[in-house]
Amino acid sequence: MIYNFDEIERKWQRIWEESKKFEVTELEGKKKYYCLEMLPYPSGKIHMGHVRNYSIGDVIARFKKMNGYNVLHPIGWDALGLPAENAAIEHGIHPAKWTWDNINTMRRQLHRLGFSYCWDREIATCSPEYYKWNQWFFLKMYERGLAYRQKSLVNWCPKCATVLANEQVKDGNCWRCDTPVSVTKLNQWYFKITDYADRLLEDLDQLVDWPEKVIIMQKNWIGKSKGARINFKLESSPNYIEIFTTRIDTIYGATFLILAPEHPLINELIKDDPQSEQIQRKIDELKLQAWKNRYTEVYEKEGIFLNCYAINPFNNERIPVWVGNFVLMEYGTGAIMAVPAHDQRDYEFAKKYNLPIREVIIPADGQSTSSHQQAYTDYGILINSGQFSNLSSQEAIEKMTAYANEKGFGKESISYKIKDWGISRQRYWGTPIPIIYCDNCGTVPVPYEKLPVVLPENVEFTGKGPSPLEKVEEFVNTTCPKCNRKAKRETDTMDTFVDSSWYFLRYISPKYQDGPFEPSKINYWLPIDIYIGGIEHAIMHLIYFRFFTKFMKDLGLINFSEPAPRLLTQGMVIKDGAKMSKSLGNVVDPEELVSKYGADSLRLWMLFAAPPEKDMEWSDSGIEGCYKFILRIWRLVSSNLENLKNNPAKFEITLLSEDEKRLIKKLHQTIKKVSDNVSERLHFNTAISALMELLNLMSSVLNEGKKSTYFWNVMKETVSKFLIMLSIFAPHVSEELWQMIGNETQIYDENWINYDPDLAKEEIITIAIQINGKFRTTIDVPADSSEEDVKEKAKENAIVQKHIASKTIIKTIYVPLKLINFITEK
Ligand code: ANZ
Ligand code: ZN
Repeated sequence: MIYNFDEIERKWQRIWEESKKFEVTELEGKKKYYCLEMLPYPSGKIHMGHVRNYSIGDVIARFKKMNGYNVLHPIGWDALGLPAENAAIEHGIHPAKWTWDNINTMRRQLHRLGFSYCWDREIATCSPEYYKWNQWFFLKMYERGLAYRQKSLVNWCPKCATVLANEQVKDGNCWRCDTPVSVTKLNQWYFKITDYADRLLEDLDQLVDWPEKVIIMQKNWIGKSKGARINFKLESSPNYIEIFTTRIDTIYGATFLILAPEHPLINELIKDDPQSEQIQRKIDELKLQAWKNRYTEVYEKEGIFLNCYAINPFNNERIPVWVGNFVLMEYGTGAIMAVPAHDQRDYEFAKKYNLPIREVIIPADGQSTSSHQQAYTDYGILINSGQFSNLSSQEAIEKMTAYANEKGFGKESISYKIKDWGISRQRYWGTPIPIIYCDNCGTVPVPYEKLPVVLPENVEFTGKGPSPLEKVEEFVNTTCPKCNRKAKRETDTMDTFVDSSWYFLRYISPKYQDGPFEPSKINYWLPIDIYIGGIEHAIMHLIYFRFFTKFMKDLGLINFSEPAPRLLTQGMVIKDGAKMSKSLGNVVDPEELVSKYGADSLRLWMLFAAPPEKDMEWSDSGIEGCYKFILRIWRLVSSNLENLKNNPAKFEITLLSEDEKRLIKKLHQTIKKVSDNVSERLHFNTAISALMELLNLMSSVLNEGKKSTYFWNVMKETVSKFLIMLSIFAPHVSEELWQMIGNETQIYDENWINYDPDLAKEEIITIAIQINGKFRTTIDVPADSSEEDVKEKAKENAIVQKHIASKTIIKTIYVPLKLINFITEK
């Protein structure tokens, strides 16, 4: 019988679809499992990264289902965003058409891969029924002062002609097109995520099942620093400059102050300077540099002296005040005390402008480092620091902060790196921000009952000038909800990260009309039990969706504050040493592979090639191997069909032949291995290789050896359980073979199988160890140990070590599973 994967796979996909196999409802009293993969952007076609992500999710979903869980496994489309609009500009296709065409293609491709999605719950964020609720959340934030508008410098990508969020700037370039980012000033809408900084940080402690790497990235992104704010009095004015420092212990080494170019005191400080205009021009230049350089560590530090001085409150020293391009207005107080001896940036600045460098910290071993051509930035012992000399940095930080507090010129303070989330985009293909501007009433929110504010369809896309929406008169011109006079709509649309910040809740009740989700169902399904996606979302998305969740909790909509206690970040698919990507031209098309080998083989290979969190190296022979493996089980079953069909999986273990007993033992060992590796460690590759070993043994037992009368019963048992295990990785062929051997049920409805711990116990054998041919000792190893394993273990043995001592082993003789003989130098 031929393995016609195309026919088999389509057959099962049809059955699943027609019977709505993967739909679920809330079943009180039944344990639930919410398995979620990050929703795809409908860019055109499914790529290998998707296949890997969804294959991983599908194993978990199917495994949990077979373990008695009520499994929710949905999928949808992150369907708004820039590429659709670029397609409109380049090819004249309307963004909506482009997007829906892509969705249709990709949906078909996902179907063809046989993932166990509950398709009835599919969502697309570009539909007004969905983005209505983005607007609803916006209004809720607005009511609570968490959405506000502010004129601000923004990252401007000249090529995309759009504002970029800070997170979308990579090394000073646009994250999508790599064009260097410049700046412009615009009125922008913000979400006040900074109000949640502390909770976002603290609750990371709950996320014990998140990769450490992601936790660290989030911590750095939030960037909480404990330090102090200190006032430096200005010499020629009653004003103070307040600085933020994490190293108050270095304050006796402060030889100048530096303000951010946007610092509000600058105007006053330079207004009487005859050169004030020139100074201002230079400061404007520094502003631009500072903005562009925010994301890199290495750039030329530049500044200008403001011709004025401030007083260090600790030693009353008079020090000059500068403006510098590396001091950021948004962090701390926008002003620093520069300690060139102990801060590298200050050091470079001081060198460049010939400013004094004074050492005040020496390493605990007492060696001065002042001759080194760089700052000494570690903690140490204070010198030249008045009454605080000889203290350690740690002690000094405490005592000096207390001192400043007592004298009234400073206090302990905490600063955060995280900034408010700029959500305004000057783009068409996004959620319209539900705000109206009225000359009479000012800024007026669109009333809830008027939602959604729908994107108009008749829009021109030129790629030039302002947002396309600004030119749509019917959209822009409206009436004020308060006074009914003529008014104008906001034409900015929302960052698409808003869409993905709460979508996981929409799946619970995707057609619900009276709110973003049906409250009575939410607490049954949530939180997400496992969330699977790429590490590239470690900050943006994975912070925003935590922020939204906390906000919804505060609104009283949900009763949990973390959306996904377990996160799996899958590795990349690598080919020829680089991530598969269109731009590198090293992509392999999943659809071609499905038509050549079938979905089961492709999925199996995706899972077999590496553990999920590691990168996997693409190889054509790899998928070939997985295909052959499936073919072997296919042949084994189809060529013994009558025997397998007509014998029950029942036998008396004591009456089996040695080979048959070995097979049963191997079966139970495999069940143990597969269960352990799938349920906790998620090392599907190990699980699959255990299945491969089992199949090897099945074949060899079938081909040789003395067979008992129970032979086919044993085979039936082994094949049945093998198929149950295989079905979570390669579901189509497993269903088909399951049916072929006489089952009337579907394998998807079977329970996961248990192993007998006695049978699963690894067999231990004893190996004799000789050194230079002389018997010395024995070691015990599992019967399936490789030569390498045995050698390693033997070398660790104490007696062996004693006899070999410092001699080099020049040869090892190994008699498999019996004896090992080390030959050493004389
Ligand atoms: C004096 C000093 C001496 C500093 C020293 C460091 C080492 P983190 O840990 O990242 O919070 N700083 C403060 N505000 C700044 C701003 N708006 N723009 C640029 N730099 C700023 O870093 C805190 C340190 O960064 C502060 O401590 C300050 O320099 C600088 F040996 O003050 B420090
Ligand atoms: Zn009005």
